[in-house]
Amino acid sequence: MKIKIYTLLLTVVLSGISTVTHADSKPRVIVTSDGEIDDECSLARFLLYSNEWDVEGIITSSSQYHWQGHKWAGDDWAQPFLEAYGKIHPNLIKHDPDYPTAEYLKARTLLGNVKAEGDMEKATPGSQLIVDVLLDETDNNPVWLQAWGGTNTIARALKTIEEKHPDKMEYVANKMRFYFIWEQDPTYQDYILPHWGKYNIQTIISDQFWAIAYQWKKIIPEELHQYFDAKWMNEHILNNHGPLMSQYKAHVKGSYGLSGDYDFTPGDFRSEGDSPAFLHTINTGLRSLESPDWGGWGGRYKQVRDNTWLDPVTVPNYTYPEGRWYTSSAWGRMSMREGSKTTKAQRTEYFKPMWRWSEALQNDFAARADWTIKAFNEVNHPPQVKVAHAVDLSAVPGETVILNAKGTFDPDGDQLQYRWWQYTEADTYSGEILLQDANQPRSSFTVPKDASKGNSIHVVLEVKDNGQPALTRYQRVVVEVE
Ligand SMILES: [Ca+2]
Ligand SMILES: [Ca+2]
Ligand SMILES: [Ca+2]
Repeated sequence: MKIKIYTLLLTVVLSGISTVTHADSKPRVIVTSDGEIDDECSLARFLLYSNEWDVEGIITSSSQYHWQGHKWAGDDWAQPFLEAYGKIHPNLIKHDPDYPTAEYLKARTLLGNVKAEGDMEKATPGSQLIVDVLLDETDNNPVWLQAWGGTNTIARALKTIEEKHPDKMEYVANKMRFYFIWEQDPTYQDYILPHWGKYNIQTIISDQFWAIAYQWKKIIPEELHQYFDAKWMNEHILNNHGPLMSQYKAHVKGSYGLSGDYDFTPGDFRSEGDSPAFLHTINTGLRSLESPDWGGWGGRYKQVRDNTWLDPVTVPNYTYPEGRWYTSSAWGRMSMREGSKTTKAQRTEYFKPMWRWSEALQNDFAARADWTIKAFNEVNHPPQVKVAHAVDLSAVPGETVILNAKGTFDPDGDQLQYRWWQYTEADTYSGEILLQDANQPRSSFTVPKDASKGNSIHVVLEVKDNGQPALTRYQRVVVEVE
């Protein structure tokens, strides 16, 4: 905590004498959401992580499912969550002084384009906020635009920039990163790609989010259901956890419709289909922002065309569809539909980049729910994982790479469990390495003889504490074969 405050002060001092480029700045995020019940659940979790980012905007938008007057949660659906956040803010800052105030967030929570599916006819307060953030040349750090609904309000903002500031399009494009939860309207295909495609904007379009959406019980392996079932949710989230968590919409009697005919109980986790969009931008040490195919709490993606990243489909000879990646085309969603010929093993594999983090993800949520009501010394905080060497290394085949977690500590003084493992799906070396002392703070491995120059080997240092609930953080080390 002290180190962080010091860094902050230093930044303030420096900003007086020059334009700041924050070497270690937080990700800047803008959410556009269609206010569905699972967006409400995602927003509750999002607010618990608002200390991790510069939240530039929370914009209500439409989608193919929701628009003003059609299954509409109301223009101000986010307000009760922000009100509740305001009540817990004094407690949250005991755990991290970086939590923004409710007033700060409210000033950035605006209505975007909501009149119909794909509405991008006129500029709106929400689209204008996106325009202003993107055009602001006093801050050139990337902005993560997360579409939890349709892409229409983002499209409207870009159209305004194209019409009024065509000379700024390239600047704006360089600053944007997209993370879409499906393409929930046609505006990405009809407007964004034809007009902005030439700039090759990094675009993740997720389908694997479905692992933690309505059908989670059919996707997440059974041994992990304990982190989503009513017993766990009641104890860690829903009961006795303050005004924000009491608004969290888990299943209630009769709410199972969208989830299919599974065996749900009131209190069971319901859906947070939009959360992967922001989970991707949490600094867990997995370095997921460095490339969409590295993987992290927001899933792992594959470059399918240009700078467009979709979910890796593992069935042989699969061809990705042209056009929209959405509820009627994306592999995972289609695999869950009646009559699909896919096997359970294929589906489990496909959704693994998302569900593999379930325990860490849910325990982290639970700890933050505790933060909303308790003092620092009464609750758990995650370990801070460090290594005593660079996080990017290089080595030749036959060389031994020494890995050392020296410097790792837990802010609560908890005991730590270490685990070094190779993220084989994420690295380009096709074989497996043998990690010595993989459960010790120091580990090592020898670069295999068959590794080729240019191959990468990704080793994840995973550190779990023994607090309640147990929390996990990481440090990914990337070894390039020379
Ligand atoms: Ca949504
Ligand atoms: Ca701890
Ligand atoms: Ca590999």
